[in-house]
Amino acid sequence: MTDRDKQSSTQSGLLGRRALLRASTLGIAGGFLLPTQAAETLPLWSTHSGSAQSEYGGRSAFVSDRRQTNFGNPFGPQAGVSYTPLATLNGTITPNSLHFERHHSGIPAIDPNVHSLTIYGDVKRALRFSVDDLRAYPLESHCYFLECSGNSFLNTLASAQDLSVQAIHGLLSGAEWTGVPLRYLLDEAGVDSSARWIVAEGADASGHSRSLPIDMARDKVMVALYQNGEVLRPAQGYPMRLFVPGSEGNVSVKWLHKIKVQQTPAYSREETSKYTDLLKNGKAEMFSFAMQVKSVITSPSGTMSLKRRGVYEISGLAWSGAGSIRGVEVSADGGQSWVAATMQSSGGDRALTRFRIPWHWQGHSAVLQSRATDSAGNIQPSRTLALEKYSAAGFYHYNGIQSWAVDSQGQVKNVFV
Ligand SMILES: Nc1nc2c(c(=O)[nH]1)N[C@H]1C(S)=C(S)[C@@H](COP(=O)(O)O)O[C@H]1N2
Ligand SMILES: [Mo]
Repeated sequence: MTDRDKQSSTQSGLLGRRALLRASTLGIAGGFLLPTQAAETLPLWSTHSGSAQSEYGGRSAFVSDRRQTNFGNPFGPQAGVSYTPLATLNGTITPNSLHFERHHSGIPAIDPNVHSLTIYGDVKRALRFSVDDLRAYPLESHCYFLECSGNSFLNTLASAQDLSVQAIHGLLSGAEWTGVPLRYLLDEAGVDSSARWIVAEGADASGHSRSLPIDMARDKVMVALYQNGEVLRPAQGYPMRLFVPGSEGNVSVKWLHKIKVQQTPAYSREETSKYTDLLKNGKAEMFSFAMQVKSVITSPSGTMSLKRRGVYEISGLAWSGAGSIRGVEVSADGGQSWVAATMQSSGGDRALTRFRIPWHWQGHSAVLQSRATDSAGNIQPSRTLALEKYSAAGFYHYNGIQSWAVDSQGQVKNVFV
């Protein structure tokens, strides 16, 4: 064992790879011991046949994961959010029924036979596409995260809220998105050489529109038609949405209806009064699209309680708008020592990556943290560092390290360290 491993396995309880190999000999890993005899006489579980197949599947009656919805918005329930239940999901794909939702004027019911996308403005020829037209293009599929830039803003407040990972960080989901690369459509329309921006507009009543630099619009941006193999859900923009990988969710315009090509940005509501980052000097950063490198331990996490001493799997998600995840380190002593976590999933460009590391909890108080590094070399900052540049009134794009305190009773709580 290296000194680092020794220290990690004895003091903070994190079991690095080598320490884990010893864990089985310590009797702190694995299931219950069962004599062979007992295994052979296990009764057959079902004595009669189960229910019949169905046309559209549901989940087990024993599973109750749900989005936490927030209907307290002062502008009414149509301007609300729902949060992905990050604590109990595993892997990196969010089931469509549990993908977070954020809309400013409710979910419109759009007939795909009537809906169309128009590309116009500074182009050689304005074009209109039906859903079927778009399906005829060479589609691409990629796993990407989607995160609202207001995600985790609760941790920018002055005091730590005793809430779950879902309530604090649940405006985050991962899915496989399938659609038409936007550059195919722009090339077909023939963008004027003087054009610098596109302005995308949704068909919902909120008048949602966002500007994107043309170079960005040509790079990985798609008009998404499918989400995890199914056509988009109405809440995610059915029948089509713009998808801008790695950028704040707000630019992935749902119910996409129009794209105007022009020389300047539109300076729309969503990129001036909202979704700008207020700095300490009173100025605001605009068009700060990319979501920064970030990670969060999803289990154990806020409001959970550890019922027994022993080995727990620390598991969480990492992602970055600047590329893929190079690694995640975990600390169980509030950042004094760090141990590299194992990547549980293969990750990918602008996709959620899952990490894990076993931890031996011996009944002492602890502070669990994760710190991600992305392929561009960006390291997730501490909360203090993450807040440094911004005004106290600013709350978008927060990516500080999350600290979960575990007390000697096993209660897990959001804390600021
Ligand atoms: N047309 C339209 N697009 C929109 C919005 C909206 O209200 N209307 N909300 C935006 C915001 S703030 C976010 S975070 C994402 C949320 O996408 P989701 O609901 O699919 O998770 O959609 C964005 N696109
Ligand atoms: Mo958002």
